[in-house]
This record gives sequence, structure tokens and C-alpha cells, in this order.
Amino acid sequence: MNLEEIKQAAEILRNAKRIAVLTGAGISAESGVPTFRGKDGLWRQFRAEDLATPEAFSRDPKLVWEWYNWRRGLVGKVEPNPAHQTLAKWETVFPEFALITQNVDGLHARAGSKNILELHGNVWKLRCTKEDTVTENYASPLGDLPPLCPSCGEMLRPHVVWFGESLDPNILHRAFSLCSLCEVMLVIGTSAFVQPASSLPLYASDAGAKIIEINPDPTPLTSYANLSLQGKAGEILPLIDQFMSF
Ligand code: BV8
Repeated sequence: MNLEEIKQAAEILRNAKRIAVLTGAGISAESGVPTFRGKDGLWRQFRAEDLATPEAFSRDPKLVWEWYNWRRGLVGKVEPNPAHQTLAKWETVFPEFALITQNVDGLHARAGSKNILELHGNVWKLRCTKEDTVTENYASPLGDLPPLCPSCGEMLRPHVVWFGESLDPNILHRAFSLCSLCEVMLVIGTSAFVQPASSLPLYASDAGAKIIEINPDPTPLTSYANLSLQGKAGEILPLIDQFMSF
């Protein structure tokens, strides 16, 4: 990790009022949550892309629910890390601070962030496959799988966006407009493969924003970044915060 670049990032942020942040699974890695495409990204012999689809759910809803039950159990036992906590603090110090996350683990909210755009939903919310009603449910483990809607008896599904499903147009529109207005966009812990989330930083850059990427590895976004801080978010963000001397 390069302290000069950390200081540069702090300088860029200190001189900005409108910040947007896009986070991915990497920001939760130091909390102990496996990332999707990292070495620990598998569950049993499945990849996320195999299970996070409507086809997998209609083929074997119990298997998909076993995966989400396992993830809810895991996420329920971990804590937000200093990366989540720093972003929650910055939300209170920058005039405009937009936190956009691909994560469904709810750790940003548990760290204290208030205004969060969850592009891909949240594993603590269930949706009736018939009525489309959404309820929060923190039971872990869940009882019988798949859970059934208490009012109509139909199957409940996780309130998340699966591959091949469209994101909520209102959330997506808001995310793009926040990215078009920001002066600086932080891109933290994402492999920048999944669309349309990975287009947000390019959109911000085209609108004139400075892009700062935080990731131990290079990604397809790295070449577009004004600054690419190679390292762990839980170490880098608190360091930037120190140099910003809020
Ligand atoms: C859609 C919820 C319209 C479920 C998830 C172009 C345009 C539109 C669509 C597409 C397109 N091209 C392809 C598509 C289809 C598809 C897609 O993107 N496929 C990928 C595989 C190429 N997109 C969709 O289907 C989207 N729908 O666009 O609707 C449509 C409709 C029909 C047909 C076409 C289009 C919906 C995508 C949403 C999928 N749902 N999650 C669940 O989680 O259970 S996505 C899933 O991946 C998670 O949300 C996750 O966050 C996300 C992205 O992964 P990352 O967060 O980046 O995690 P990853 O493990 O990959 O990387 C972690 C990174 O962290 C690494 O870089 C690592 O180095 C770094 N890291 C590790 N440790 C640390 C760290 N960084 C910092 N600190 C550390 N300590």
C-alpha cells in the first residue's frame, strides 16, 4: 500500500462536496463474508451464478433456499468492518454522500449508513412469489424451506435480483443520476464484472467525476480510475480518513 496515493485520495476527497460510492462483495471480505469470485466463493460445488437465477429457483427452490439460509446464517454472525464504519462516518461529514451497493448482506446498514441504494436487494427481505409483498425476516436459521407466505400460502423468495432479472428501475435510475452528479466516485471491493452496476463508475467518469478504486487486485475499471489503491478496504479507508482529518 502506497501512503502517497492514500494522501492523494484524502486530498481529492477533502476538496469535494458530492461523493458517490459503489461497493461490492470485497468490502465485506474482512468481516468474514466470502466474495463471489474469490477462492472461497463456492458453496458446496456450486458457483453463485449457478444458484442466483430464477431458473435455479424454479428448478430446485429448496436448494436455493438452503444456500440463502446458509448465507443469512453466516452474515448474521459477522460484524461490519472498519471499511463499512468509515463509509457510515463519511455519510455524516460530506454534504452529499451516495452509497450504492451490490451487496445483499445488510452490513452497511448495520455499520450505521442510512441512505443506501441496494442495487441487488437484501437477503434479510423475503418476497411473496404470488403477491409480490416484501417483508423483513431476520430468523436464522429459517424454519421449513422454502418458506411460505403467511397470507396466501405461496412460496416466498429472497428479495434479491438474480442473474437475468432486471434491477428495480427506480433504484437504478437514482443510482445513475447520483453518479452523473458526483465529483468523486469511490469504487470499493468489486470485480466490476456484473452489469449494469459496473457501468456506474464509467458513467460518473464520463460526467467528469474523479474515480478512486480500492481493491487488492486490478479490475476492468482500473484503467479508468484516476487513482487505484491496491489493498484491503478495511485498512485503506480508515487511513484515508486519518489524512482527511475531519
Ligand atoms: C440485468 C444478488 C437486465 C444475488 C447479484 C450487460 C447489461 C445488462 C446485463 C448484462 C450485461 N452483461 C451481462 C449481463 C447479465 C448479468 C451479468 O452481469 N452477468 C455477469 C456474470 C457478466 N447481469 C444481470 O443479469 C443483471 N440483470 O441487467 O437485467 C437484463 C435482463 C435479462 C437479460 C439481460 C439483461 C442482474 C445482476 C445482479 C445479479 N445478482 N447478487 C445474490 O447475491 O444472492 S450479483 C452478485 O455479484 C453480488 O451482488 C455481488 O456483489 C455482485 C458483483 O460481484 P462483486 O461484488 O464484484 O464480488 P466479486 O466476488 O466478483 O469481487 C470481489 C472483489 O473484491 C474482487 O475484485 C476482490 O479483488 C475484491 N476484494 C477482495 N477482498 C477485498 C477486496 N476489495 C477490497 N478489500 C478487500 N478486503
